Amino acid sequence: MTEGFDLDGYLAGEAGPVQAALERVVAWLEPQLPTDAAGAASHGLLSEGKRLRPVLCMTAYRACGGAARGEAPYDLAASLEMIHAYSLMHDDLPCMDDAELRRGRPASHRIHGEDATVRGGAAMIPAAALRAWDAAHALGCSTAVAGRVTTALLQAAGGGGMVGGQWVDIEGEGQSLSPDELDVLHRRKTGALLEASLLVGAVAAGAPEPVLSALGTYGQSIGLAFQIADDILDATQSAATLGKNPSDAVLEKSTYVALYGLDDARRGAEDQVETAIMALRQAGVEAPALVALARYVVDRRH
Ligand code: GRG
Repeated sequence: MTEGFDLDGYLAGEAGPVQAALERVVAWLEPQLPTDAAGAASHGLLSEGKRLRPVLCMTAYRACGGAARGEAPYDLAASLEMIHAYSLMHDDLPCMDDAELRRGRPASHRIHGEDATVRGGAAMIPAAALRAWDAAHALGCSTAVAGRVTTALLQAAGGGGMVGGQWVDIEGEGQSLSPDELDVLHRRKTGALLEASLLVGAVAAGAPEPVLSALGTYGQSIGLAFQIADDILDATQSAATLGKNPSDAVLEKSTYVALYGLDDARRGAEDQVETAIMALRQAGVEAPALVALARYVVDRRH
């Protein structure tokens, strides 16, 4: 299904419009904030990441028949990166993971200070909802559909999703979580926003419920695969290669590698990728880019 699909070319083609959408966010947000918070927000939004969430959103949008060109679909996709970027800024704070390095650069608070990072990051949460709401309308969605899009984003970001997962993660430091507990943690902390990336794009494109359900399964499965791959990378690669620190071992986090060992963890990630691809097939979603992205999640090098 992905034979001949040029994922590198696809990602390179998406990089420019995604970056341009993030630059529009910065130009819109900066005048609303004090200079130091604006600097932190800009750092978080524009520093070099893989942009997986906006790419998933755009890919789902197109796979579900979304045909709009121009800025609006990328503005919608950028709302996912806004939530993700704020979460990385706050995750690195001394009260959370106390990280020095993120995306190969000093973490936001190391350059802009803790206060500016907290404020700039917090401002990005309602800003993301506003941008999603406006972009959905610009795409021609009804108010009901725009509301559904925005709700999907905020639910994934909230206590039942990313924030809740982060909470469990922090509480779990220094403890051995069970396999089920670790799955629940990562389904919320990482999987919820990846799933929402697909749903936001698909709902905006008017996808029917069975397709939304399949994309939900796909998103949750690649979310777990992504996290298992993250744990494997963390255990096998240097901070310089990964562009981030500290390691899970330093933070005394439970990991899939510690629970299952490297080989079984790899097999578990592959199984999740197959589950994701199967969900697409069963719902008749023909999207070679989504198949390739599922494989990329476990094959990536950082
Ligand atoms: C108030 C408890 C509380 C939480 C606030 C900080 C926070 C919200 C949540 C943290 C969520 C978090 C850091 C999840 C990890 C997500 C993850 C897998 C990050 C790495 O994603 P990549 O590899 O990063 O896609 P790039 O840099 O490529 O964008």
